[in-house]
Amino acid sequence: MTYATASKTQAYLAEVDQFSAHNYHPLPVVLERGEGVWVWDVDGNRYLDMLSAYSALNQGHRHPAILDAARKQLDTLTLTSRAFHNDQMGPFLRELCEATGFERALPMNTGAEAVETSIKMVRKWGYKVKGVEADKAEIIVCENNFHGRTTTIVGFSSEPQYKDGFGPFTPGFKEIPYGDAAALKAAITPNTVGFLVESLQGEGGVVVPPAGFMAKARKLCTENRVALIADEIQTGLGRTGRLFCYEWDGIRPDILIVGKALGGGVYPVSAAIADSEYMDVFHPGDHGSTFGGNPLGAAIARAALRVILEEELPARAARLGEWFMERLRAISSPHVQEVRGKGLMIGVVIKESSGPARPFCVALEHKGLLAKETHHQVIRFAPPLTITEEELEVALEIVADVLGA
Ligand code: IF1
Repeated sequence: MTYATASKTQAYLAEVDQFSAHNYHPLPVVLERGEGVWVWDVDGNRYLDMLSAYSALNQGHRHPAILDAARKQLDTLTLTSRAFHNDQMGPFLRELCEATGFERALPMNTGAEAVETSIKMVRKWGYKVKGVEADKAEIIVCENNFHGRTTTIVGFSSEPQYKDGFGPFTPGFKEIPYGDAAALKAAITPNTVGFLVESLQGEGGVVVPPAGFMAKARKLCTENRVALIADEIQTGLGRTGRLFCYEWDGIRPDILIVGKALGGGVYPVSAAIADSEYMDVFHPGDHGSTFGGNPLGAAIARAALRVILEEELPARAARLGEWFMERLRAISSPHVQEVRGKGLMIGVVIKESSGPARPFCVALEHKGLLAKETHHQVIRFAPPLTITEEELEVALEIVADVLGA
C-alpha cells in the first residue's frame, strides 16, 4: 500500500506555504480526522500516528472519557481568569498533587510557561530561602537540552539555530554535558539554586542518560542545597514506562514540570509542581497567567490524568515498549546503527553512511506510518500509550519494509 500525494493535499500545502510563517518543515501530510492511534488525511488516507504530537497524545486521539469531560465543561463554564475562583481548579490541583506526591501545583498552559515558572520559583527560593546574594543565582542546565522556545529558555540552548538572531539572552545559566555527574559536581557553587534536567532527552535524540545519573544528581543536589528540577513535559505521564521517568532511578525531584499529555490531546495544560518550601515564595501578583487553571483546561486535565492512571498506561508503555524495541532490534537492516529508549519513547538511529533520517520518515509516511526525525539521524517512535500489540505489528511490518535489507 503506497499513498500518492493527491490534489487536495497539494492545495492545502500551497495555502499554508503562502500564509504561514516558515518556521516549520513538516511532512507533507494534511490531517483532518483522528481516532485512537489512527489519523486520516484530506485525501482519505489512513496513517498510524507514531509521534503522538511529541507525547501530547499519550491517551490517543479523541479519547472518549476526555471528550466527555470537555463537552460537559463546555456546557457549564470555560474561563474565569484568576481574578475569581472556579470549581474545577482546586480538584484538578488536588488530584495532580495526589498523583505526583507533592504539596502544591501552579497551573499554566504551555510547557515553556511551566519551565519559566520553575525558573522564577527556584531563583526566588534561592534569594529568599537559601540566602543567595541578589541577582547572583545560577541554574545548571545540560548540553543538548530542550525546554521550550522563550527568549530566556533558548538563551541556554546548545543548539545554535534556536538562538541565532534572538539575543541578547538572560544570564545566570551554566551548561554541563548531559549525564555527567562529575561535571555537575564541579559546576555547583554557593550561588547554584537549581539543576534543570530532562530525565531522558527527547529532542536531543532520545538520549538515555547513563544508569544512575538522576540518582547521583539527586544526591549532589541534596548535599549542596540545590533544587533538582525535572522537566517531564515529554517523558512524563507514562511515556517511558513509569508515571515519571525519574522513577526509574528511585528518586523524587524538588520541582516537577509537566505539560503535553496533561491536556489529553485536547487543550494545552501545564504545571509546575513542588512542595511548599519552594512554591510558597510566590505571593499574590508575583506570577500568573490569564488562562492557567481555567475550568475547561482543569476539567480536561482531570480526565486526562484519570485515563493515564485508570488505564494503567505507564505499565502498558513499559511492557509494550520493551517488546517493540526488541522486535525493532531484530529487523535486519543495513541502515540502523542503534535502537534506544525507554517505554514507548524510542529512537532508531540511522547510520551516517545511510544519509539523514528524514527520507526514511517520508518513506514511512508513504506506507501509512507517521514518525518524525530528530537531530538528523534519529527516527522517533512514540505512539499513543493506548496502542495495541496488533497495531504495533502493523508498525513493525512497515518499518521492516522501509529499513529492511
Ligand atoms: C515544537 C521538539 C519535542 C519539551 C520539553 C519543554 C517543552 C518541550 C522536554 C516546551 C516541547 C515540543 C516543542 C514542539 C515540538 C516538541 C519537541 F522537537 F521541539 F523538541 F517534543 F521533542 N520541555 N517540545 O519537549 O513545551 O512550550 O512546546 O508546550 O514544535 O517546538 P511547549
